[in-house]
Amino acid sequence: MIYKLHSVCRACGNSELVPVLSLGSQPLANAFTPEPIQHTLFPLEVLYCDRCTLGQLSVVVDANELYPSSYKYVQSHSETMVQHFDALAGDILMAGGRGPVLEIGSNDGSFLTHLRTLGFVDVVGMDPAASGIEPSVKEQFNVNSAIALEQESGFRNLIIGRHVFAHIDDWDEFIKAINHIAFPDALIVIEVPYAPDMLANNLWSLIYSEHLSYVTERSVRAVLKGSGFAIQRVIHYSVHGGSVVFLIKRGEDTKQFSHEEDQLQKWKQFSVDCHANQVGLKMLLMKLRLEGKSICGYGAPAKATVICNAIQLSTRHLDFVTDTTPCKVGCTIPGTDIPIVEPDKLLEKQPDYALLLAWNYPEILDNESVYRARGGKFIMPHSLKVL
Ligand code: DWN
Repeated sequence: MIYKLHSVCRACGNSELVPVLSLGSQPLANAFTPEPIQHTLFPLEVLYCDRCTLGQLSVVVDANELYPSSYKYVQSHSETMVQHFDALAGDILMAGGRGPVLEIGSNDGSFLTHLRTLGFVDVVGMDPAASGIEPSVKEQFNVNSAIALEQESGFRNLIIGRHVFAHIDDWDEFIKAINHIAFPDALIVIEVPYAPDMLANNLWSLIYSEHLSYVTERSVRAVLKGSGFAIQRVIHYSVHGGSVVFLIKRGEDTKQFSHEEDQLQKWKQFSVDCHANQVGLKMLLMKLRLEGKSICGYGAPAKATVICNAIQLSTRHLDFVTDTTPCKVGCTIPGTDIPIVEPDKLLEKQPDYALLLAWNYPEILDNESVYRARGGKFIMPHSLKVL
């Protein structure tokens, strides 16, 4: 079965989940193909747990369907991510993080390489789509692969999961696997998009089939309850629209209350704001097109697929989308006929407007100073600001 229905909270077991948002049915956000194909569409509906505040998709697509061998996400090496790597590595060192290191979901190993420049020696990644120069195991992280890694390479003192925890369905298996590979005093570093930031800034394009969970501190504390692990510290970052890192160690949760409020009303308002933003964005693009303006998209992240499919964009609205990822160039935005082209097409074609689909990289506005000096303007999809 390529998907299953999800109705019980993966953090606390609550079976009374509340539907709070639907983005309709969409193609998989990273299913970039050279030619437009008939994609399988999956519902994007968020359920809310009013016991632990976790947001979670009502449909869980099988990992082999989400991450096939043709999967095209590559870790960004932009200025924003380099700065984030520096900040995160510094916080890990301040928290006493030391090797041996395991990164779960290591992608191209770039964060492990960054840690190596800081003196970490024994590093290994685990990712079914692992690439790059760092030692890695091309497998999903689970109890069996954790035990095999421990037998092969020994226990780990630092276990990192950046933007992987929210992609995992079985959190109990994930925590059990960590328990098998972690030294008694190991530091666990889990980075996720922070749901309250997404809600506060109307960042609905972060909702897609890879992101099974929309995480809060309360939901992480709920899933850790009784596991022998507890959050020691929560660090807030701005990447990816707002993220948090949970620094976790073995021990009991001594925190009585969380600063986080219930999120139900925020989700309900988010649903209203999300649909208002979709109408506003579509109207703006149509108005500009009726005025004879040329418009392209800038960046083909997963978020681009969500936006284009949520408001049915096509080449009637965007002539093309530029992207720096070679394996995406020549493809189309999944579910649309919009071609993805090389970055230099922006200056070559000099469209009047560029819809900033890679909205989580503010440096783009400065990097494209020539385009803007010639009169080109960026449209921010979620605020509708024109810059
Ligand atoms: O959780 C996830 C987040 C962390 O990263 C994953 N599910 C997938 C991924 O999300 P994404 O696809 O939104 O990743 P990026 O790195 O935000 O995508 C940026 C896209 O924009 C890339 O395809 C590269 C492109 N880009 C560009 O064309 N010009 C990026 C920059 C900075 C640029 O200047």
